[in-house]
Amino acid sequence: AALEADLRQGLALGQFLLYYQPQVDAQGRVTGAEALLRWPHPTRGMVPPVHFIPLAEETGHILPLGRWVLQTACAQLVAWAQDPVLGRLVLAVNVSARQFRDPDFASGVLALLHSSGANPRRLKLELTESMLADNLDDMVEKMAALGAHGIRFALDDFGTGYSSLSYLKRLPLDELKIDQSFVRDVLVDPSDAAIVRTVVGLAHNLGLEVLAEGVETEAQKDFLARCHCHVYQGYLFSRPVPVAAFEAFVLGSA
Ligand code: G
Ligand code: G
Ligand code: MN
Ligand code: NA
Repeated sequence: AALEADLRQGLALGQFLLYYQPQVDAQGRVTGAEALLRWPHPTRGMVPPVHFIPLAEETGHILPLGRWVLQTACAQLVAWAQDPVLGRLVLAVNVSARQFRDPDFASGVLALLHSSGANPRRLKLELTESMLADNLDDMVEKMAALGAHGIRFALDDFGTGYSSLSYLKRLPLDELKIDQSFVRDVLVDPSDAAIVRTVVGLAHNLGLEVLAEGVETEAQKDFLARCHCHVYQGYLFSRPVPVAAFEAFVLGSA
């Protein structure tokens, strides 16, 4: 309850920040970033998202917080659009099930893009399998409405939820994100290796991009590259960092 009051106050006082983690292709070029919410609390210190996001979802604070994330992401895209290198990046934003379920979600995202002047083609929304429990038709309809404006969609944490492969046929997705739990032991656990190979093949056959999360070592990256996975995210390249450090990373590796 105390944390909930702090959450409300944190929003009002503007205590939240976005960190950015690069997404890198096989040539080492940064193709985009995932925006990750951070809460440097004045007395609690850095509160991890795994603590406050579930609470924000339970209490409904995720609606204004999610709006703040999207608004901040759009403002960042507008700033990057001034630069020839940063202007090519695609920014991925996590969307929670409760946020996506909001009947005004699609119109809200479009309104934020319009008022900020951000290019919808530079925005990617990360959805999770947990959203499928709701209503597949509604999900498809919202994705189509946003997709018509050029917004892209990734399925986050792929393979960890109650997945039925039939929904992959119906959802207008652009990318699968292989969950880090499969990447962690990919070199030592034959099951993880088989899963990774299969998911990469599935993505290619469905015409989707595929990104591996949680890549921490060169050896993991090499294995993934041999599986024809072409985009990576993880500590091997960079932790999630504040915007200035992210921009320096991109411009330094360009
Ligand atoms: O950085 P990491 O500890 O950064 O993130 C932990 C979890 O919090 C991840 O599952 C991530 O998807 C989630 N998360 C991070 N930022 C956001 C956000 O802006 N919105 C939502 N809904 N989830 C987020
Ligand atoms: O659930 P989601 O994929 O949205 O969140 C990504 C989470 O993974 C964040 O908490 C982020 O900080 C974390 N993360 C990113 N790269 C790595 C990595 O290489 N190793 C580990 N252990 N965690 C990572
Ligand atoms: Mn994510
Ligand atoms: Na994930």
